[in-house]
Amino acid sequence: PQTIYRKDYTAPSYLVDAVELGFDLDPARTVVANRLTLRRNDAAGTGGARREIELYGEELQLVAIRLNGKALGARDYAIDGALLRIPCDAQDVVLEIETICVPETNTTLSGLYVSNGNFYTQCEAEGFRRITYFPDRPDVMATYTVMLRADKRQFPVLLSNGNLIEEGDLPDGRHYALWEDPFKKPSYLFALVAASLVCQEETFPLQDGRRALLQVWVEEGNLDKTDYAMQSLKRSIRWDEERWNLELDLDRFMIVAVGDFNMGAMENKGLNIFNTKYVLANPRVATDVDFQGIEAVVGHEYFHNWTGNRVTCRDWFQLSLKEGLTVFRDQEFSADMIGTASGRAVTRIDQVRTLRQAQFPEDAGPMAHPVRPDSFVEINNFYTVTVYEKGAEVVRMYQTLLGRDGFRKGMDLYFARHDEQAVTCDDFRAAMADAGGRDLSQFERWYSQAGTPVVQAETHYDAERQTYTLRLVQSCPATPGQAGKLPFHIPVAVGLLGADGRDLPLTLDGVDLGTTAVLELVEADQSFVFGGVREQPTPSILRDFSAPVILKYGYSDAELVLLFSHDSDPVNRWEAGQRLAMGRLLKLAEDAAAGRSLDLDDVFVDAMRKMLVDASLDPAFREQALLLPSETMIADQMDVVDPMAIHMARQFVRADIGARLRSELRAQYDASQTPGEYSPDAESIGRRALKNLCLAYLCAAPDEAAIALARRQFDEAGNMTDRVAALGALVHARASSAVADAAAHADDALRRFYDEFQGEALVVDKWFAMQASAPTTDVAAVRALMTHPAFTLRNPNRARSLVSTFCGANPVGFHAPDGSGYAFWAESVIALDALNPQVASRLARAMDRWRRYAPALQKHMKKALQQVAGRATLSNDVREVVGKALA
Ligand code: B3K
Ligand code: ZN
Repeated sequence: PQTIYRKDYTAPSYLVDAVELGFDLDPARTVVANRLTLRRNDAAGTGGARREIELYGEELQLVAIRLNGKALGARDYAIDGALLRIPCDAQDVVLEIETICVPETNTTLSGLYVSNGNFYTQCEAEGFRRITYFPDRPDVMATYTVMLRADKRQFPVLLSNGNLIEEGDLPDGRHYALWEDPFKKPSYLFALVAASLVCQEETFPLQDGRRALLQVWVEEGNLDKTDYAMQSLKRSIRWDEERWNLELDLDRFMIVAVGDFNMGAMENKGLNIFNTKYVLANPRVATDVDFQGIEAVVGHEYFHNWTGNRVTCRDWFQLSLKEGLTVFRDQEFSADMIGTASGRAVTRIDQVRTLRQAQFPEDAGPMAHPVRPDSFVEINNFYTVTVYEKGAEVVRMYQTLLGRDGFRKGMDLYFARHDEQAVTCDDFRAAMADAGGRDLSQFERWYSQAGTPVVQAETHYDAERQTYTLRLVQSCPATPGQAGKLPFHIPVAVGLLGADGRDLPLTLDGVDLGTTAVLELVEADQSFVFGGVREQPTPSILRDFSAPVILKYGYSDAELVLLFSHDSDPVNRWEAGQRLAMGRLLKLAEDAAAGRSLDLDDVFVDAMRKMLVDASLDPAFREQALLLPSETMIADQMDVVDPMAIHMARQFVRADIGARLRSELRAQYDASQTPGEYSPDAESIGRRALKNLCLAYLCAAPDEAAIALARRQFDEAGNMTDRVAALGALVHARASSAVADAAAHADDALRRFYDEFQGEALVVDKWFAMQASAPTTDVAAVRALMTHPAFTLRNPNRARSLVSTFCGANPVGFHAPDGSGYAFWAESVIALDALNPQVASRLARAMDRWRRYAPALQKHMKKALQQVAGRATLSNDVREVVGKALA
């Protein structure tokens, strides 16, 4: 496979002003007529070569091409793989192309495909070329007119981007709809839906007095699950108006839910297509986390209308221009919807957790890449936590450096300069620098250098001079293709705590900085001297996680306990607890590996007890503070990863807390009930989260009473959050020897859960995922589940719920010493790749960090990787991932 480099970018030889598409939709044979109005792009040189029109097409049967009315023969153009080139130098060109595609056999879910008998499209990144020949690149922006024709009974609803111009009947039971999108867009934002669906709709007043028609389309029978998506959409529209002065630019905005979808959702202009997982919800079937996910993803896709659609990417290397920025916007939206400072902090803690759980490992592994990658084989492999979540952190750092107002000015300038253009990350940075009057040239390294920077802190207190020196030394490890790194421009927010836990006033170079100072670390080694410091302080460094870095500082337990009890910055307060826990977990993992007995100290357990019972703190925050670092995060701290030892250590801590805090946990469980009707507001979600964490701890060291409590909650739960939490507690206690019939209780609950919800696909996914992630589930059990009538590899949600969950979220089962988990992985990647390369390639990444494991496991992992890599027929997607893992 061929590697594409950012440095090779050249402007398109022709631009497209208008596209007219005609679809005769038939699952077995869809005919697409495409009429393009092209204009020579004189800004693009040809390097002396003859000018050509370049079109891409995949899996298409070419029927006819006409150039300015003249039919072209096979000698008038050349086809080389996906590229079709027509020599041409005319200023203005009308190109007509007729092709045939077969949606019903398209299992890749890219391009035009069929799901449950209905037609849907997915074009980002390069799916449009599976629909018709086209200059399928994001810097070619055109207006689209789309005529859809299909059988009226089978496909009563015909949707595309923009406005509905006309609809009517045709002979032979067919009908048509004509859609027109007035805004120029790249082909990746094209969409159509032809389906039997129903919708919830309403008209919504916009800030400027217009009214927009909002619709949420779902399959019949799901109209009782669309309310929350509709509410989220209205909140998103309002928020974008109020916080950024950005309006909905269309008269109609549609969301369509589809059961077969490769990712979360897609921001097609005016016609967002969503995975059902991010639309369908009611309290019976959806958890609090599902509700939160819906709000975030509905917001995310809606916000793309400006950050992505009106201003788009020049090329796919700039992907984070729209994704990092839009994730930042959806994060701010979710935080603003909660409103309280403590609620905001909880959303921020979640973001930090995601970074550590997924992005830091990616940045330290074989697929590490800069936020703006320099090369790729398959662009679909670069929709990563680095481009999305680290990209969002990079955007957040502009706001930290420029302040909220300065950042807003930068956004305004960005839109003023670039509306309806396809631009680069440099253009965004220039808007921020110009609006803020700042030199942000060093900041560029956040886009060009991969790897997680390490900031090592040292402090010195001079009692006589009353000065406190904070020395920060930054470095960044080598990553594939990047041996040496230059210093980053890092905002480091710092506070100092006195012995009583209160913030000390900060003075730097005689300037009064309040109680939190944003230091700008730009050198490799830099010191900051605070004056007027009357006592030896405890430093609170990297408040609010002001930069995506690893902070190293030799905190004592006493300092961490002080921060955990008092830091006015809730993120660092949480962080202190994580540090206390991580130190113990790493030591216990060593003890477990060496066969030593395990023991947990009182300092830690007392800190956890105090946090648990502190009623002055929001339940949502307490839940975060009591949650231990995950097994993946622990693994990321170890040079040689021993999954079983990590699991034993973490289980031991959970069980020990469960046993030693039993009465407090039980009391807090009772105190955290949410009586009355279910509501997914932040306060109720926090109470349920804390209650269910108490239940999980109680069942980590189960006695009969704990299991009885879980069974009662399972039986009486009035919502899916409580139901599934109780099921999880029972399933995870399955192997307990302290309780009679633990396994029978788990199996009974699983059976009843399935019986009740077998008609709800998204709940059946939870049922599979719950079992796949349980440490008692081994490969044999997964294989048995694969023979369940409800299992299929063809549906991405279902395949992920069982196979990807086992390989990615069940370290004990997956890393079985005999290598059986890896053999299963290889088999599954190969089987999935034949159906859906994008889903297969995600699964392939479960093996990313194989070199970090003990030699005995490594040997099995390497064999499995080689088995996949050795296949003659692999997608580019999977080949790139396993190739880089083995390189
Ligand atoms: N932009 C899409 C992702 C497309 C993924 C293509 N493999 C969803 C989003 O980020 O909003
Ligand atoms: Zn996005």
